[in-house]
Amino acid sequence: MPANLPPTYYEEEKKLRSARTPEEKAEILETLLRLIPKHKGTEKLQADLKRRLSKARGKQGKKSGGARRVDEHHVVKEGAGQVVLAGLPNVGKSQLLGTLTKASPQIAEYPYSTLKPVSGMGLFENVRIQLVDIPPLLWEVTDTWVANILRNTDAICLVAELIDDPVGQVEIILEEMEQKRVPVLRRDETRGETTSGIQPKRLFIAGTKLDLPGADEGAEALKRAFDASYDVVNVAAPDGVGADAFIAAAFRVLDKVRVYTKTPGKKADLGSPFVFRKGTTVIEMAREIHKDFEKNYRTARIYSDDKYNGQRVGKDFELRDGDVIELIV
Ligand SMILES: Nc1nc2c(ncn2[C@@H]2O[C@H](COP(=O)(O)OP(=O)(O)O)[C@@H](O)[C@H]2O)c(=O)[nH]1
Ligand SMILES: [Mg+2]
Repeated sequence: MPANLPPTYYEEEKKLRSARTPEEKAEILETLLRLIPKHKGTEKLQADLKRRLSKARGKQGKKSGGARRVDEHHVVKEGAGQVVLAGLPNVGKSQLLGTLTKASPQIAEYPYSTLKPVSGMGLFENVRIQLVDIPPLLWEVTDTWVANILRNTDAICLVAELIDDPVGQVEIILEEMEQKRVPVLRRDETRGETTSGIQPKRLFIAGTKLDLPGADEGAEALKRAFDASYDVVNVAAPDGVGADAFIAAAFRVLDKVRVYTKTPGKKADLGSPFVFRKGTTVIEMAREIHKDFEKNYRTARIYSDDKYNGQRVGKDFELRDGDVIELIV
């Protein structure tokens, strides 16, 4: 184990894999250089990062071979996962984003000139979830890139206003997703590749404008129609009503677990979890944190809630949300 790098370093390093542009790469490399402890053991790594940074900077602004263009609508993933807000016009998608994150999307119709996704980070307990507001689904001008965003995201929230036939709205959106060939999963379905190669998306439903007359009936109808297949939450976003339930549903739909690492003799840092897909095993965790951990893996101990205090777990143990794990290498 050479460098003794902090866990935050590996988290940041993971982002490099999904970076698309030299600008993004340079930014991440700069952060890595800031995070890396400066001592003899890291000199080689520091030099390597610096070399890659100057290479990325050299490429900035240049088109690679002139052929491939950077997709200006691509939203770089951040945080524990990405949830796209999909719905008909005027149902309150931008309002939701504005209430739950620091983003300030235009709350009203999208002006033609600024057809772009707007994203912001919402907080669920100790993890950040990226919410992405897109233009209404039925706009043909936005078809291709909106479909791409839906296919690339981790999960989707269908947004329907409770005061105007929310069940019909959800049906329209589901139909639209099918047309755009975005496969979806009901709550009880398990993941698997479809023939198209696109990972099917989990979704949940948010009913908005709970504060307006007629919303209660809409909420009941929505629950009756979809509760068995999907999580349904209701909000009155301008007042913050339902905000906590919404962000909790967003975390649930991502199907992730939060795991804390511990070093021998020290307390676990419960402030910044690693986030893994549900079903990740201890050895996969080791691999994802760093290949050296996998290579040198000997065993792992678990220190979760009151039940465990250093018991050994097998490398195929499936991590659960909240587990504290000490990897022994
Ligand atoms: N009363 C009430 N109005 C809302 C709520 N959410 C959104 N609105 C209003 O509905 C309109 C459309 O909202 P917007 O977020 O722009 O809809 P979008 O087209 O889906 O992004 C705006 O005038 C919002 O102020 C809500 O929960 N309650
Ligand atoms: Mg909007």
